[in-house]
Amino acid sequence: STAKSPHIALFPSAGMGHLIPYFRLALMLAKRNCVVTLITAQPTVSAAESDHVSLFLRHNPEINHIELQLTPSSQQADSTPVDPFFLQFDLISRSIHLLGPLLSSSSPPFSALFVDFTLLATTAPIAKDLHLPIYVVSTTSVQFLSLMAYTPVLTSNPTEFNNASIEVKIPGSPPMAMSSLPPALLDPNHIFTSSIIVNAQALPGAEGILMNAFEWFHASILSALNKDRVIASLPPILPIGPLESYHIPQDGDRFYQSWLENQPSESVVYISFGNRTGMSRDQVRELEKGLENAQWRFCWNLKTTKVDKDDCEDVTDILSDTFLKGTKNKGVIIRGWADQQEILAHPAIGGFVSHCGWNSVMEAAWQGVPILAWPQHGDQKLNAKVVEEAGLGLWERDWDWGDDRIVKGEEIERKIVELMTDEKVKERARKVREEARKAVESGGSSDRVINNVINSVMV
Ligand code: BUP
Repeated sequence: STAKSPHIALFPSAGMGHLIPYFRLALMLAKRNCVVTLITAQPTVSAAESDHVSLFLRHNPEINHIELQLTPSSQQADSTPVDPFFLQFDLISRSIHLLGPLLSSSSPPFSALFVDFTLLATTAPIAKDLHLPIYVVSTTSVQFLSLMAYTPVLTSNPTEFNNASIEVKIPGSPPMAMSSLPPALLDPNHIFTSSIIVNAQALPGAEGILMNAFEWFHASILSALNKDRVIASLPPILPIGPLESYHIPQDGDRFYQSWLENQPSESVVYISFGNRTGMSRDQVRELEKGLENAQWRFCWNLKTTKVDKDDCEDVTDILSDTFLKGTKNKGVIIRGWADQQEILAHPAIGGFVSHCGWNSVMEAAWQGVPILAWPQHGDQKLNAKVVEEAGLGLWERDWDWGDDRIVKGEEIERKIVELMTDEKVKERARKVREEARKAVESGGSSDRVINNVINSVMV
């Protein structure tokens, strides 16, 4: 029989960390004979997002594209600084009435809608009207996802939540230290928390939650969640990761690649805090000291603003002369977008100082690169704990959140040396890499899960 191909709409949210996994999933689905349409909200917050959407579509003409035009925000003039990425979630919600007509006029008709967690509550009623099954594609760890699913319960009893001074207990999850939760979670009126609450309440309407996770890596939490679900109506957690990376053709100068070519194997530490963390000047100074003194080479992806469009300073405006001269032969500084997955794949890389954005963690797992976890905000402390427990890296809890404490150069130096010389972590990271590859190969645990999802929307 000639089975029809399902037509899947993918609707990512704001920020590269929410977009890249959708590119990857789009190609994984297309490879499995699905027709795929990517829906993007325009204009995007960062230049990286708009550049990558065009690049991706140009190089993958089999992926269809729909643009959702946003109504400009009236909130920009507001004096209280709101994270522009959070504002974007809100803007998308306000233009969401445009989505129904875009979806219903499609030919071939859609078979399913896959959305970011932050868009679930607003898109679920539209999917329901059109009789489309809706899935969440999560961009965080299983641990943080279970915290989000439980947030309506936690915040419904604020006194108890605020008084839980040590840890919170969530059915199906290991206890979570209060100090690991994003502080904004204690304020139900914070845009971060209110968005989690409404979207978590919509979870029972989803058919499943696709996760950038794999059975072996997450075995204990996945089996615990299956026995004792966070909330009774939590849809199935579907581990389909690590999401397969694809080659991103880069336009710009890739000097760092040729530099890496000339470095000895596992001699370079890669440093990046993701695309949404601008590091403070004081912290940059200390990082300079740490890198200068540690006897390891480095490749530092340096960002000092939250949104890339605001980042217009030159390296020499940010870093000191002494540092730049003193490290000329042992390090490179990247300003602007770099191909992280390609860097992590390079044999010269021996360690990764990371904020533990979930995509970065799974990319390190895929390449077997040990992580020094230095969480900055949001889900990152819970992700760091996963890294530590899996043995994929080290986490210095004392460093606290990025905004709360300046970590001294000597501490950074000490931890980098530890990261680059810890044979146990290296060996474990190689094992993680091997298991990650098994999960996605044909017949592997993640491959089976994604094929089942495709089959179930193919009616
Ligand atoms: Br910066 C940077 N090149 O220069 P995370 C990031 N990346 O390829 P985040 C590059 O962006 P959110 C760069 O490989 C990863 O796939 C990186 O996602 C890639 O963290 C992605 O690691 C970043 O989840 O995202 O940026 O904090 O907070 O939105 O989840």
